[in-house]
Parts: sequence; structure tokens; C-alpha cells
Amino acid sequence: MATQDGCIFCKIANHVIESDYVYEDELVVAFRDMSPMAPTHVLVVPKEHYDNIVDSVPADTLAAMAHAVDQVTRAEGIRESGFRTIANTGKDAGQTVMHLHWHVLGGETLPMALA
Ligand code: DGP
Repeated sequence: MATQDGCIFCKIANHVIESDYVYEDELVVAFRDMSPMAPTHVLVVPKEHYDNIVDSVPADTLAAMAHAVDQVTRAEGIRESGFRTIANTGKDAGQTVMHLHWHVLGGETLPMALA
């Protein structure tokens, strides 16, 4: 599993540092954002390190991330009411953690600008 020294999401995704996990499989974890911007605010994160969505992410990892979104939204009861999936990428988008992650937000009517 290729991880990057000093990367906080590598540590959380591989249980070097524990977090509030809501889903896990062989390739990805999902855990609650430490600064939630909605009643449900979960981060879907691959165990292997990729900087962002355009960092040659393998198809099986992207499929696992999509599957995790499906599982998390079912478990959180927001699948039918609706939710937003966001991948901030790079400086102009405000990406602060340089390890690929998708925000999953829901549980209320979401404002247009979030995360
Ligand atoms: P962004 O890079 O802007 O797409 O968002 C990164 C998000 O990660 C931000 O909402 C806060 C969250 N975050 C950063 N560090 C930690 C952490 O150590 N634990 C948890 N649970 N969330 C974190």
C-alpha cells in the first residue's frame, strides 16, 4: 500500500491514527469530517495515497470510492433525501489536505456553496 510520510489521511485511512469511521473495505475508508458543515459530513478516502482526482487514480479505487458513497448514504439515511459529493482539487478549489478525498454532505437542504 503506497502511503506518503506525514500525510494525515494516509494515517487515518490505514489506522495509524484512529477516527470516527462509518465504512471500510479493502481499498477505502469513510470517516466523519472533524469540522462538519452538514448533519452528515463524511470523507471517503482511499487507503493508497493519491494527491487528488487527477493523480492517475486506478479504476478499481474510483469504483470503491463510489461504492463507499452508496454504502455511507444508505447507512446515514440520506440516499433518498439527497446529498452532495465534492472533490476539492488544488489551491483554487481550497483543497487543504493533499490526499484524494470526497466530501459526502447531507441531512438538510444544502446551501449552494459548501465545503
Ligand atoms: P478539503 O481539503 O478542503 O477538501 O477538506 C479537508 C477536510 O478534511 C476538512 O473539511 C477538514 C477535514 N479534516 C482535516 N484533517 C482532519 C482530521 O485529522 N480528521 C478528520 N476527521 N477530518 C479532518
